[in-house]
Amino acid sequence: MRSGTLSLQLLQVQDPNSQIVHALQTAQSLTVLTGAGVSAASGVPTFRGQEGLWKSYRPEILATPQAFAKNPKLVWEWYQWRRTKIATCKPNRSHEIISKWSHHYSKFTLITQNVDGLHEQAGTENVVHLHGSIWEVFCWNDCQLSPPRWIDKTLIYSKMPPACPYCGGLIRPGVIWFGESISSEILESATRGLICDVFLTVGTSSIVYPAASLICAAKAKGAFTAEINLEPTPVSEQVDVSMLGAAEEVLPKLDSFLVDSLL
Ligand code: BJW
Repeated sequence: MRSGTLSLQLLQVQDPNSQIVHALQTAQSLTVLTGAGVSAASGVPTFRGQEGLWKSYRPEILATPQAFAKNPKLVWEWYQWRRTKIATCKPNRSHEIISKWSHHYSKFTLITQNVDGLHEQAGTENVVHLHGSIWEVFCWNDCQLSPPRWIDKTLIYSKMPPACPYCGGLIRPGVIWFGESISSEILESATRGLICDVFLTVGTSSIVYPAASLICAAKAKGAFTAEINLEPTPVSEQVDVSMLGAAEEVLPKLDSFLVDSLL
């Protein structure tokens, strides 16, 4: 990281007259795209990096339909561990500020890759779940007796892997694995969010598609684009403003500059 770029980025966060503050103050519509970094301060492990979930498990072993077909018990044990951990986590300042903004802007969209449900717990409006929910399940065999998907908050299943209560086959987590398509309804909702005055990504590595392509698509449609992350990402050079820092510190700082305009 060049020191000149770093000081400019820090200035953006500290300066009430910065481009990002002006853009947020004057925007009618805001879209926020979040990733695992937003929930890190709540204690939810991220996927990549030093403490990331993939550090000890390779994604192709656990987050693909092929992996589940091969070893559903191993995949369910990983999800059971994560569900038990997430169940103890509460929304942090980032979730709270995003929720506050969701009630302020006349058009607001939150596109989240997170499956933990913390944005809803914080009361955020208009949430688009790109990668599903860890609290939903559906029948692995697509049995005709069960609903398409349903909420199941069991933390410790009596039988592993857990069975479909409708057909006795297997259930699977209601998340999007690598190689799986995101439904057209969800993609359409996310695409509607590209038309906005400001598009902000927070706490995502910007390497998983199609999520990673959204900020540049929004910029091509005329949005002012900004990113908040602890470190540079593949989109840092392409956005209008890249702010380095922890989301739970940067978002409250930005919000403090918006207080008058958000009243
Ligand atoms: C902080 C912080 C703090 C920390 N404050 N910041 C185009 C090109 C190449 C490949 C593809 C392509 N299109 C599709 C693909 C294939 C694939 C893909 O993207 N592969 C890439 C890895 C190359 N995509 C798919 O398969 C997708 N499906 C699809 O496109 O269907 C059509 C299709 C299929 C096949 C071929 C072509 C097209 C589906 C992707 C599903 C991703 N699923 C997962 C698991 C979800 C279930 C679960 O949770 O168990 O989603 S993978 C995992 O990565 C999870 C996350 O949502 C996702 C993104 O991770 P995220 O949120 O960015 O987290 P991290 O950990 O990576 O990063 C955290 C960041 O926060 C870091 O940058 C930190 O610095 C930062 N941070 N603390 C601010 N306090």
